[in-house]
Amino acid sequence: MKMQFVRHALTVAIGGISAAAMAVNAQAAQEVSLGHTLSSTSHYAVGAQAFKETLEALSDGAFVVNEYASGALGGEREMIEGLQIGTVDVVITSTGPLGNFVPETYVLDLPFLFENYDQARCVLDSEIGDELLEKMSNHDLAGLAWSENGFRHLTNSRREVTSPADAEGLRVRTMENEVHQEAFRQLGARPTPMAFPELFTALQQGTVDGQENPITVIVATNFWEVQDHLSLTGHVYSPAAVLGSPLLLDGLSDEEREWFREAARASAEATRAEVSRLEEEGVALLRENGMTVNTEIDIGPFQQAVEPAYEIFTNQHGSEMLERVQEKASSC
Ligand code: EAX
Repeated sequence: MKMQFVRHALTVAIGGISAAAMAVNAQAAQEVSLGHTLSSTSHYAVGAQAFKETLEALSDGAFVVNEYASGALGGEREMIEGLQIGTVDVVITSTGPLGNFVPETYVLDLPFLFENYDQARCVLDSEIGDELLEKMSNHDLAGLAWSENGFRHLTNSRREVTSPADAEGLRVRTMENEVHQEAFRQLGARPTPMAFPELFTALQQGTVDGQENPITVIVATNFWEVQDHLSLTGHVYSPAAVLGSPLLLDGLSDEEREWFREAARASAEATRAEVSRLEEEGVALLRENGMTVNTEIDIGPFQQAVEPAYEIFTNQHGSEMLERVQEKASSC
């Protein structure tokens, strides 16, 4: 009887201690969700890992980051909405759907705006990039850092595309971005906006003939399984942004917020390095997997074909920011 009582008392005590320990842990480590649309082998996953390592190290484990890859939290538009209502904490996203929320960023989506990676990175790392990140707070978003998706190239299942005439009539999935859609209309293609998580199936089922994305994304998504031809059009630079939810960030101390910014900058740096690596190695990999890759594309006619998109853009959004970006780019 006595032993039984002691055993019972011990069980209760141990149960109490572990419940208390769990409560302390729960208080000590705040879980942070980080979402993106790409696979766990992608450049965004590399960036997510760098974010996680940096934030967890800087905060000494006070924050724990959980990565949700492959669109587990939805497409990019849905995730940006999630940031605004606090259902996700951090998102790595292309600027694809971002202009719907922060119209000031549309300028970055103009075709043939940047000539190369150095130029694009230099503009985004300048006061212009900082200003655009700050603008996001007017739209219930926290802009933490400019990361990278990469220069976009056209793939399709119908034919080799080396001139705008070849692209005519192709049903091309674009991002949910009015500037991109306009550019593809000008090119003579039939733009079909769609969220990324729906894209693979749409290509597989022939709902669309083609799509456009950087080498990194084409590799990370095994698009060779559903697309035969790749043309290195590099028709637009696709920035990515690391965004946070103001519902989380506004409640933090200045020091904690700075940890998030630092983690976002580390994430962007790691992602850019991975983009550069895959730009070097990706084309060979895509060829090995059976894609025909046209590397010698005469860009001039493409550039000319999409030129009217600029006027349509400035009519809607003015020319001031565009001129500033162009001026900065030429001095980079
Ligand atoms: O941000 O939607 C797209 O094509 C994007 O490039 C992709 O989600 C990565």
